[in-house]
Amino acid sequence: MSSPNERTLVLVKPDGVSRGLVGEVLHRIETKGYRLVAMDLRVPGRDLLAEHYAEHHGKPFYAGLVDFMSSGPVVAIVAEGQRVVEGFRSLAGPTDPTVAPPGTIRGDLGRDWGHGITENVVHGSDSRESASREIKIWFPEL
Ligand code: DAT
Ligand code: MG
Repeated sequence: MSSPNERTLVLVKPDGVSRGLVGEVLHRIETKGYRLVAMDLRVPGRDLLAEHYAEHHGKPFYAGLVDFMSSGPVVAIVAEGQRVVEGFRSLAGPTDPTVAPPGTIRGDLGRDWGHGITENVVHGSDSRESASREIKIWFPEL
């Protein structure tokens, strides 16, 4: 079920922050009509990332993913609005930025930089259950 105060966790990943794309990502969230509830710039520790990416433990890309995500500051954002989980996933586009359609954040702003890891600018929770779990990890005070 959707609800007017549905929330999602968005991360502007280290590639997005270092390339100066925080404003662009916020602009897309705001112009879509979602409300910003919380925002924080920080370098995530490996323990926090292990919790955040628990579903990917043991996969071949896991170590590279955690190295990348802990390589610099990220901006963690909680956004709110009816069907925001699905809506932000649609704004973000598919995982691989090389083939993500133009018009999406990953399609417009991301590419393969040849670093052997998927740098795709943003994270967005994939379900209401994931959103609630991830928001507790990043913003336990909410
Ligand atoms: P998404 O971020 O689109 O929800 P995911 O949850 O499956 O994708 O994976 C989390 C991140 O891990 C993703 O943004 C980039 C990286 N990743 C996923 N699958 C990968 C793969 N096959 N090879 C390399 N990196 C991958
Ligand atoms: Mg995911």
